[in-house]
Formats: sequence, structure tokens, C-alpha cells
Amino acid sequence: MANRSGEESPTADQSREGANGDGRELAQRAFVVLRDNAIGKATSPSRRLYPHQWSWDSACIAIGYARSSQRRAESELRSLFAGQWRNGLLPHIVFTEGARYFPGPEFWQTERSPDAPTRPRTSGIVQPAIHGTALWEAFRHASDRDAATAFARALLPQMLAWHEYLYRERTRDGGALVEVWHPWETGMDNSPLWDDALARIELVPADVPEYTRVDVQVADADERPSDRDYDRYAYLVGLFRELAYDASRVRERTPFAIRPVLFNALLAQSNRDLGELAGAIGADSGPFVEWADETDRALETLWDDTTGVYRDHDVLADKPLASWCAAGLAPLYAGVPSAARAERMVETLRTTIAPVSAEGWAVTSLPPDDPRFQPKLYWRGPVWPILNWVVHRGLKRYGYESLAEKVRATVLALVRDRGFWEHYDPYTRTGHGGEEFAWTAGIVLDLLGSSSTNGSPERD
Ligand code: 2M8
Repeated sequence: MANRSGEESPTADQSREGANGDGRELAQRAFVVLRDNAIGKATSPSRRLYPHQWSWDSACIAIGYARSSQRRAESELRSLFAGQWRNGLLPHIVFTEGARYFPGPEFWQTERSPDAPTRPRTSGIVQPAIHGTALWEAFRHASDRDAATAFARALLPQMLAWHEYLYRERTRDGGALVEVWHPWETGMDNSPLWDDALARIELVPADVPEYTRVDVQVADADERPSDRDYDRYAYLVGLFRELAYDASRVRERTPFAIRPVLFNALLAQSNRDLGELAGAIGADSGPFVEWADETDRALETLWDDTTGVYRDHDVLADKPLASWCAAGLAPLYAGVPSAARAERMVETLRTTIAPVSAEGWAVTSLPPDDPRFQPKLYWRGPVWPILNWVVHRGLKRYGYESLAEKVRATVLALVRDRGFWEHYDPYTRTGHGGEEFAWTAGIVLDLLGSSSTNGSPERD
């Protein structure tokens, strides 16, 4: 709840945290991180490394604020959707004026598309569709019910347009699995999962637009993607802007097209949550429920019995990706697998987790026995709060309460002991990447509010 001075303070749930720590103190620290990263009515992930508003970070920040500040949760989403394009695309970055980041608005040149807004300036690609869930969380925890209903009524058509864009432009042949065209759209930028698809993009220097990296000036270069990766990132943006961000032309020409399990599982759950929300405010839940059912069914086609996880699909090679990671467990979060299949997935989880501390463990961004695993290198090994949050919710959903609690407690202990970092080395527990990280703070607040000790039956 916001106190009289207008500052957020932890709810009773968040304060409770229990046996292994003081939730109240941690929640207060999280609010400070969020406040320090405020950029107007929105929040940047990290002042120096990511000084603009990011799409799925902001949705998670709204989820973090949902229990304690209806106003901030709503303004986070409102600011993000202010950058929505006329064709429904919700951009992965909404730019603030003057902050240093590559690629900035002058590189994206989204004014080439008739669909892009003039103000605010934005990027021209998307990120995982978790926003419906964020709106639902903001709505269901809101204390001012009338304001929450009015806000939900106003945003629902924009949510509908966002999902319509995804199903219209990002599917093929009538399918219900959405595809992404840039590693940044997966949210797991330099994950080894994309290595093979990126290796097929052969470039000569003239193919790569001129650019200068800023990330390696503000963060340790050893913890960032390689220049080779960045050349491909810049090349893809160059291609999209040359095609004026016209989705039908990009779909034909893109050399990178993946149907990620994580993106689709988050989308399926967002549809479910928007269906609930629509029902609660007397709006039409039909499209959301249909999309949720269709994407759930389509996700089943990504199941891989050999590894016991769901596997991303390489659209252009028309085969499953050679690699997988904890993101392949995301269908648990969306309630997709049968109980038997869930049991199999949990078995995979138990055998692929990385030890984090004597008290617990968390999932890593790549299984530690993968030869490319690097414990400090961005999406190639470290522990990321978002992936653990998805797995935590999935385990809870299927009744694996004590496993869910282990994941939750481990992430909270990492943050309490080491601070609010972008990601963590699973062995040394040190934080890396961006510091005072708002995305991490948002997730911590939600984890604090979702203690597993509610007396549900134990499945594990
Ligand atoms: C990272 O991605 C951005 C590009 O979008 C970057 O490296 O510059 C990813 O971790 C992404 O998932 C995240 O949303 C973003 C901001 O935290 O940073």
C-alpha cells in the first residue's frame, strides 16, 4: 500500500516471508531500487545499462507493484502501451529522451513505418507477451476497485490489438504458435539456443550497418554478448528497417525465425488471464479464451519425450532447436501439460538444476552440463530471476509446493545477500550484469507476496 508520504510500503504478505529472512526489509529495498530507476511514470531496468522502458521488464515491474501500489502498477503499463503501434505491435523499448543506449531511436528509424507512433519513439520489435498477466495482477490486487475497472476497460482493447498483431503477423499457415525474428525478441538475447540459427546468417562487413556498442562501456564486456552476436543483431535491425517494418515482408525475408516455448507459454497464460479479466468487467472474453486454447494445444506439438521438456522450433530449418534450457519448462506455468507429463518435467528439472547455496537451488539459463555453459555470461548460464519466477509459478500450479518454495527461497536469499543484480553466478552466488536492477526488484516483490506456505497438499 502507498503510505501517507506517497511511498510504497510492503503488504503483510510481503513482510511475512518467514523462516529464512525478513520480507519487510527486502521489500523495502526493492521499492528503493524501483524508485531509483523511475523515469517519469515508467521504470527503466537499470539506470546506466538500460536507461529506457523495456516491455517485459515493465510488465514484471507492474506485477511487483500490484500488491502495494495500484497507481504505479497501472502507470507502468499505461506508459508502455503509449508506445503501441497502429498495427498493434507493442515495442520492446519505449525510449526516453537523451539517454545513452545502443541501438537508440536514430538506429531503429521506426518513422519508416506508417504504423509507428511519432512520440514516444520506440524500437520496432517485440518481447515476450506477459502483459495480459500483468494487467490481471494489477486488477485483482487493486484496492480502488472502480479505478481498477476503469483502467482495465481502457487497456483491454489495446491488449486485444497486441494479441491480434501476434496471431495475425507472427503465425504461419493458420498455426497458433507465435514466432520471433530477432534474438532480442526472445528476451534471452545471447542464449546458446539461438547459436545454430544465427550461425546460418553469413555476413560480409558491408552487410552490417555501422554502429558503436554502449553496453560494453557501462558493463563488463565478459558478461555481455560477443561482437559477432552484435553484428547479427545490428544486421537484423538493418534488414527490418529496410523493409519498413512491414510484417509480411519481414516474414518472407527474415533469416531468423523461431517459435519459442517461453514466449508462447507466457502468451497462452496472458490470454487466460485476460479472459478472466474480461469476464470480471463484463467485456468479451471470447477471443482470449479461444487463443489460449489454441496456443495450449499447439504448444503440445513442441513436447520432446527424450529430454522431458518442450523444445523451441526453428521455423526456417523446420525442426526443433538442438539445445534447450529451463525455458522449456514454461508450459507448467501456463497449465499446459498433463499431470504425468508434468511429473516427467519435474524429473528433468531435478536433474538439470545448478546448486546455488547450501540451503537451496535455482534454475540456470543453460543446463550446467551443456559444454557451452558459462556461469557469468549473461544468458549462457547464470541464474535469472525471471526464469525462476516462471518455474516457481509452474511448480506451484501443479502442487509441487516444496520445490516451488526452494526456488523462491533461493532467489530471495541471493538478492538479500548479494543485492538486486541482473543475474547471478550459480556457484559463487555473485551478482553480474546491471546492478540495482528494477526487473529483479519487481520479481522479488511478487515472490515475497506469494509465499508457498498456504497448507496446500505436497506433491513432492
Ligand atoms: C536484455 O536485452 C537488451 C536488448 O533488448 C540488451 O541486452 O540490450 C535482455 O535480458 C532482455 O530480456 C531484457 O528485457 C533487457 C532489459 O532488462 O535486457
